[in-house]
Amino acid sequence: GKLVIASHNQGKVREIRALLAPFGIEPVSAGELDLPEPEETGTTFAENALLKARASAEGANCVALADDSGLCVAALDGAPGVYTADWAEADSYEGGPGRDWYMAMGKVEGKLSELGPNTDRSAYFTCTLALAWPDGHSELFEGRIQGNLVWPPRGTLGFGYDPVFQPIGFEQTFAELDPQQKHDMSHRADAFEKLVKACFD
Ligand code: ITT
Repeated sequence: GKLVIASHNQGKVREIRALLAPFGIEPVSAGELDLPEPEETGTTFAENALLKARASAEGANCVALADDSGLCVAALDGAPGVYTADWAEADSYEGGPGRDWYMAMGKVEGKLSELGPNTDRSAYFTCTLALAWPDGHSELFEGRIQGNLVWPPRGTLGFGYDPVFQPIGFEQTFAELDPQQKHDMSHRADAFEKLVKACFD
């Protein structure tokens, strides 16, 4: 059967394709099918992931996989969390962050710097995957990775907040690591591992 990736974020779609490739699954994206992008009105990652997965499952009449993810900063009481994409309006970049991106990242960094020089810089990325079937059935899987925020941004790989996120145990940011290294440990990979255990094992 066909699988739709219910995402319009190119960086995410690229990573989800790479994570599905070992299973011989070649999904189509919601963008390729011209499926509408539902408004993310939920207040939790799970709600938004389900909204997106259900919309695509109904729109394409096949199984759909959505990813709702974000950055949760300890010193900001978990912000930006579900509002991560809203905080970074100029989210995507090719070949390294440009001026718009710096301004978006500056929002997280600005709030942290308001708290003083010795502020805890720990944060985690979270990824909630929702699988939805046209008959209304759905399943949720959550993954996380803990790290620290760095400033200034470093690296040109990956997408979104990768240049400011340094996972625990590494000297490089996600944007400096080889994509395969990110896929071995990321929040998305962690959620995928749970999905694979539930669906393929
Ligand atoms: P879709 O809803 O169409 O999938 P979106 O970009 O709106 O795309 P979200 O609402 O889930 O997706 O927002 C996720 C935010 O978290 C967005 O700003 C991403 O850049 C960021 N993010 C998620 N995973 C990331 C990762 O692996 N590396 C860097 N940033 C990430």
